Amino acid sequence: MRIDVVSIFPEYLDALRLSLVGKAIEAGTIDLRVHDLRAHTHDRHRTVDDTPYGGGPGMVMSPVPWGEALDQIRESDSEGTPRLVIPTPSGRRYDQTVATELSAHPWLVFACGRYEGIDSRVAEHYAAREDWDGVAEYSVGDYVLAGGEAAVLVMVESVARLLPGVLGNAESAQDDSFAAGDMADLLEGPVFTKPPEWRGLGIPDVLLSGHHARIAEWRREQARQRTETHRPDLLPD
Ligand code: 6GU
Repeated sequence: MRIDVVSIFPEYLDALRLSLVGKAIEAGTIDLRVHDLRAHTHDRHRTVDDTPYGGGPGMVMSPVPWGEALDQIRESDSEGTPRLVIPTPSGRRYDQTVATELSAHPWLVFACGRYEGIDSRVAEHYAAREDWDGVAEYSVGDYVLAGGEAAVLVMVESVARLLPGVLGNAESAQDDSFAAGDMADLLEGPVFTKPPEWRGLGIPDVLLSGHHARIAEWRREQARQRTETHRPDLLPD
């Protein structure tokens, strides 16, 4: 999968070179290209923003450098068709379903806005372009970030672990399928490892019993309780 990210803080995306996504890049599963939006400015101050039409606080990102940056990315490959992804608090809520959808696209381009966002004509223009595979706007939660970069870290990592060959056996999607039967819609319950006693705290007896059916039943009940406490909205009525 090819992933392009455009940002005024390209170093912000350096974290993607670490850990799981970094390994997928090294293995060639992900072709990550990070671009500095300011490379597409032409004034002394490398200006990327301007005051909003209609007035109001804050600044809006100009469509001019965005158009140049995105067209250059598009022109770097005559074969595929990129899908434009714009992180914004006013987008559709990003969740595991969206991650799965994105993981099916061979080429994603993330446009990181700052300030009050990107001039809305950018999304409108690329949605109408036949040499692009549409535009989608996503929010990673009901809070406000200073820009799209942190959201792109979230989205790229959640997409990467769904790509074939990215997860090792120990954490494979088949292990998720251990949870995929009757546990799919529940939060993960408590987990334990050695030592068997730590600061006076032990391990629940059932986990030491070797009774696989009882262990499964206990985990299901723990998951249900945790879901009821933290995310009752996930439980059926
Ligand atoms: Cl995607 N961007 C920004 N700036 N704030 C957010 C967000 C995205 N998702 C939640 N808050």
